[in-house]
Amino acid sequence: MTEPTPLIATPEHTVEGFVREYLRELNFAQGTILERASVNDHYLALARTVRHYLMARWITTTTEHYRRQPKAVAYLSAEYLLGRQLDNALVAADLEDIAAEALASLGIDLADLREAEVEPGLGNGGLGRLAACFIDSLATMSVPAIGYGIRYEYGIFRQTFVDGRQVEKPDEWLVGGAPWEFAHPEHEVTVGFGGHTERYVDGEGDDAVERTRWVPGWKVLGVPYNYMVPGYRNGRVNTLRLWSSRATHAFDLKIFNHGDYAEAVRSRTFAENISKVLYPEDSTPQGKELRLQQQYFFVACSLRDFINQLLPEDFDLHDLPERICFQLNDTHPVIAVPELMRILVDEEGFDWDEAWEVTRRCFAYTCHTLLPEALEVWPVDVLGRLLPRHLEIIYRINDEFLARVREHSGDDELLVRRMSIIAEHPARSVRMAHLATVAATKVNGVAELHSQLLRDKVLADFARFWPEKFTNVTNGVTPRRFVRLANPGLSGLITEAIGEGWVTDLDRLRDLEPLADDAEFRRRFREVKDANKHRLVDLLARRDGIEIDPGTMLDVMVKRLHEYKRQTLKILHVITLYDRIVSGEVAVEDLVPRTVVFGAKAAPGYVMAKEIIALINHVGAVVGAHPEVSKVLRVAFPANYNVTVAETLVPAADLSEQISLAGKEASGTGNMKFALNGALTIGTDDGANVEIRQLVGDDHFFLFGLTEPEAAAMQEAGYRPSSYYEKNRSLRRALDLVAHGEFSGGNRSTFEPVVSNLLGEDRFMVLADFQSYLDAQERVEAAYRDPDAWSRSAVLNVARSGFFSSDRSMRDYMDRIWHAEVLPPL
Ligand code: GPU
Repeated sequence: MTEPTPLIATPEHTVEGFVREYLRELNFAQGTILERASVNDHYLALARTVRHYLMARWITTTTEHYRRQPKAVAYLSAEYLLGRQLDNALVAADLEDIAAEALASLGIDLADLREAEVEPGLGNGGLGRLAACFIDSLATMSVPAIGYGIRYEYGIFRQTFVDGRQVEKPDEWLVGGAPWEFAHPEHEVTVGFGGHTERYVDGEGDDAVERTRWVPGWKVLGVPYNYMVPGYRNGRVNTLRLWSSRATHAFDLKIFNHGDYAEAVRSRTFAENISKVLYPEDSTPQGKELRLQQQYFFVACSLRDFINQLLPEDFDLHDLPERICFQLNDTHPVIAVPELMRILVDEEGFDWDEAWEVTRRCFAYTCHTLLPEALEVWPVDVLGRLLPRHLEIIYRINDEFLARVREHSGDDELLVRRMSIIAEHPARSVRMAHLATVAATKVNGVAELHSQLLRDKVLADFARFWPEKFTNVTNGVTPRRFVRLANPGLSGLITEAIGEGWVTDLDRLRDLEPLADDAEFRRRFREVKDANKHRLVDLLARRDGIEIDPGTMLDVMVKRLHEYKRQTLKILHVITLYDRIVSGEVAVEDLVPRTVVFGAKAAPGYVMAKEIIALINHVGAVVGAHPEVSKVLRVAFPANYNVTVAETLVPAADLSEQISLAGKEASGTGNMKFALNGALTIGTDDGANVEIRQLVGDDHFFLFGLTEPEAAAMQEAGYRPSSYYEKNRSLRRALDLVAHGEFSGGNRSTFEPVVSNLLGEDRFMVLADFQSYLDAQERVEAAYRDPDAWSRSAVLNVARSGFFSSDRSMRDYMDRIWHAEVLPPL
């Protein structure tokens, strides 16, 4: 094949070229003129203009993938928490200055148009954001990769507060128009559900073999929507392909003609519900049938699409493992394993062993949790009703697996029961993590400690059975979005000092180390931090009507609301500070003024998490209304924390709160974003905190709390939270204030559930770590009083955190798991 000729000329990379293209978009695509265009018209025209600059790269990259047929990666993820696209595309295409100037020449402020974009929030939290960082890195590193997922019509809910309590609103991210997506209805895929299976004889005489076929009871269509995933200035643009469900028939004309409109469109509504809305549970799957429909829908579409669209027609599927690795982002896409078996055995006529050999070499599995309740399990009656053939296949995979276990273990039936893919209690169900582990070539955790605990605890039997299967890849974050784009001030400072190579080679930040001792550099670093705080002040004032003082220490805890993450520990610290001031124990002059910022969504059905949100808001209100306390302590809890807010908040932070109970947070990725932006961490020895501390050094990290073995031993011995309440005066006073109604207008019942939960069970050992946390906060205060020493530590955090680039994560996946090719530079 010859080199493809790009069909269109890329617009000229100049201000004039940009203006021309922009006006053309405004006139011909938006159908309006400069004088009359709305902000949304302008935004759409701008997005399309920027898109045009990337189009030739996209076509070239895609064509090259097809032509070369390299070993590639298909990332399967039910979530992609992308964040806004415009800025990212501008930076990737090196168009920021040109666009700003071009728009200014037309009397338009680029900043206003940025604000017009509603971010695609197609994920819950860390797991979804990780997927977005990974596809960014893969594109930037010229790895042939495709992301597959679901085009939810509604992403993660929009959070509002009513009387301090969370109220969810639908996320209508598509209503203004979706300039970044390309629908491809001509590549639609049909997906079956339900029905039954049948045996039949295929062939005649000696060649006759018994085969199985699945006869689905109903079908839906999957329509792919492509999104550009631009590499950073490397001429490459990869693809993210998200699936939207459609009915096979728009409506039933016969029923419609009989006058029952609702009934006529019923099947359509049903089909379109599959990709309607993202499930808002993070780390606690609800086991709802629609969610299994979503999972099967998107992996069935993706496998079919990969085989039909991305492989040549004559491709021999025996060679599939040479061509692709399907990376399973947690267990959500694991139903792809029996689906590939079904395709190979039932449709392609492979015998079972042959098919299994191909399948197990094609998949790798990433586990993102240690919490038992986060491990997905599907009751066999649900799975069998929806996917009868897949359940049969799962049973057979399990039978053959357990036969090997018995052979190996001398019929240790307890072991067999523990390892079985099928759980018998409380209800017969499929353990998706076991299925994934049995099928995958590699199983990885997301930080060193997490991978170790997977081997030692969660999947210990499997790790003994297949020690070489288990590996670690520590998470990372993209430096493009979370430093270059989110923190232009710091980026400028870094580039001035060490050149611009760091954006794609983050280890180079090491070269900043000597500058930590340079007083002038530290001063400029503080200047940047200060400017970032002012940006945050403006944002919170504009967006939330929240007033904060940029002169205070910014103490930030942003992440999903979950008991294991321990937002309660943070709020108990706030309450203790409040108590000490109100009771006259400390004078306000003796405290370092701080603003404590929270950002957190709770799963709508997670009652305790919602109570904790209410508690934070009520404490914030009392603290803010107190004339003395509010001089040195404020709580800000902007609603609807998302990627866009993070981009302003993270660069402004002084202190990063990473305070989960040791052994519960698989990795964390917010922790990395803060360190890279020069916040100091107060944290437990958990997840990737461990690696952050090792890299930045103990002197530049505020460690506190039990270690994982200590916490486990204490639980084993019988943890009694009330003993801490009895022994610790500060703790007692703080909890009593809550219990006595200090933050609920005297109402003692309001937060009773929170208090009694802490005193009674305290599953995540908040009370055990309380004193240690207070002590660490004292060390924070002392350190913050010395701005020079603090900013020295902050600079060292930046200089030593290059490891946490998702580019490095991708290198590790490449070396340890995927062994994919890299395209040559253009
Ligand atoms: N994580 Br399981 C999620 O965001 N959602 C989930 O359903 C599960 C895990 C997170 C982990 O809690 C976090 O520690 C990790 O950094 C992140 O995945 C990415 O690996």
